[in-house]
Amino acid sequence: MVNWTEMDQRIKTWIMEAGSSIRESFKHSLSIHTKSNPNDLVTNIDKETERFFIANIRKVYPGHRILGEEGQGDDLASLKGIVWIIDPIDGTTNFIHQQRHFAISIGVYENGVGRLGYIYDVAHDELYYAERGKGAYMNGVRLPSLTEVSVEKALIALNATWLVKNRYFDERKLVNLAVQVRGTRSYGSAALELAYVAAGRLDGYLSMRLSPWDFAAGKLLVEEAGGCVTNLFGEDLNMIKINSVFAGAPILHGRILDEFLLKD
Ligand code: 2AM
Ligand code: CA
Ligand code: CA
Ligand code: CA
Repeated sequence: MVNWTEMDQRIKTWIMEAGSSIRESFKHSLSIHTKSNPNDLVTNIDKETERFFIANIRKVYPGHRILGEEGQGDDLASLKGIVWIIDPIDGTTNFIHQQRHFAISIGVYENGVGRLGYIYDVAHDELYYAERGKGAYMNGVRLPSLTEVSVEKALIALNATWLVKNRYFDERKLVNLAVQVRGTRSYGSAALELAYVAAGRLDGYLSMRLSPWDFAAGKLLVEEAGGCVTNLFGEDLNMIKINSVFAGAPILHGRILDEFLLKD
């Protein structure tokens, strides 16, 4: 049997330690490399932070498997057993350019079901977390259930690049949505944007192409705050593949799907 409470305490301790190291790293220069394209960046701190979590997990939970963005965990073909899904720094571009608006994101899944989720806003020292069935929290305070707003009063986050012609989704549908809502935002960290939905700071969040480590923790957080998380077609997310993502309070989520995303 897994002692989730003990695991929760350990994870919080590790996250706080990793967070202080990252803040400490601001004093030193970064080593920056590109990945799939010139704007897809990774630093020595992304890799070191991932290694820190993996070393701790391997020591205490040798039977668990790990899926990490920087590839230092396991090669997973399924989510059988207990799987840690880790993004050591979500929002690396913000980390490099702004030293804020980035987060550590950790989701713990059991046979594909989210059990624990953590999103730590390192620069603001804000820890969002959720345990399945026990609600969502920010720095120890329970987040209230999401409130519904109309499309006209909604503040939604999406990446502006999806509003121009792209190969993933009909941009006209997104432009129609963007002009109907009260406002749009783009923070550059999927994990934080999902945490903001859970905390009621955003009413919705849409993204075209995210990996499991971008949304593993955020999905559980939003759901534990009473929200819905699907892809842009209203389907369940596949936790080991790239997905589009759409999160929001249930009624607003349904309306946006019916009136904008699914409508021809
Ligand atoms: P990352 O910083 O961990 O890479 C905004 O760019 C959001 O999209 C961030 O959460 C970022 O996560 C994620 N993202 C996913 N794939 C990306 C890519 N190929 N290039 C840049 N950001 C990516
Ligand atoms: Ca990345
Ligand atoms: Ca990420
Ligand atoms: Ca990352």
